[in-house]
Amino acid sequence: MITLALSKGRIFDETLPLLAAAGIAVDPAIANSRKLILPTADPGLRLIIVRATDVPTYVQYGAADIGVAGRDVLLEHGGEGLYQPVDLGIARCRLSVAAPEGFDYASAVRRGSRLSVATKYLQCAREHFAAKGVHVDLVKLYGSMELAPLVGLADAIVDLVSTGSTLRANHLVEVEQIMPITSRLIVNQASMKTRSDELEPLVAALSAAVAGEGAPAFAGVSE
Ligand code: PRT
Ligand code: MG
Repeated sequence: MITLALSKGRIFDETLPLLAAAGIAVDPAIANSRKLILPTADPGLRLIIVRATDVPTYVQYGAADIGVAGRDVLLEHGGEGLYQPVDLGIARCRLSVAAPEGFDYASAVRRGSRLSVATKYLQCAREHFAAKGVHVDLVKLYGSMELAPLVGLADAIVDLVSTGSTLRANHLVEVEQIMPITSRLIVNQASMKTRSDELEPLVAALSAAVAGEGAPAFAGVSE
């Protein structure tokens, strides 16, 4: 039995069609239930539902053989013990710096001002500003980063942007794009070696589904 770790929300919603294209259906009644372990039409594959930031941890320790995680989550996690064989191209967004309308970020950077920046993405933010030679005091938050500059907690934020409507609603402007983000298939390195007969066809089928090739469908695995 292969265990695939997914987070509920956009990653789950965008992974199910790829699984379907790979020949692995998930019963909608089961997909919409509150269960955390979900069977699929394939008796050799089950899904587990975990927090987005916990997916790499489950796969790293082998509690799941395979998973789907955002590049943002993988960069913060570090990726130890994980293969990243396929960019699934889903849950697309970008990691950006945003600041209040009227805050002249570019000239603050030019002047060499010390900036306070609120973010959930400490590693990525630290590397980005270090590469630019900008001195920053990073403030770690776990959510609602957009609020921080509005109440004086920080000058700017580093957060994910998709449509930009959250920034607009809070009078923030995207002042710098750090990197594009998509979700990747991740595989436990030990599983990939010891269970390659089960995992390789699944990885190949999902890779073909991403490429829009339809075949080879995942023929299933014996238990
Ligand atoms: O939400 P929860 O706290 O449960 O966990 P999570 O935020 O880690 O999970 P989830 O499902 O929201 O995000 C999972 C993955 O989706 C992330 O790791 C990203 O790789 C990817 N993704 C794609 C996004 C977005 N787009 C996105 N827009 N993750 C978050 N957002 C948030 C963003 O943080 C901001 O608050 O949406 C808001 C901006 O959206 P726009 O459309 O207003 O620009
Ligand atoms: Mg979220």
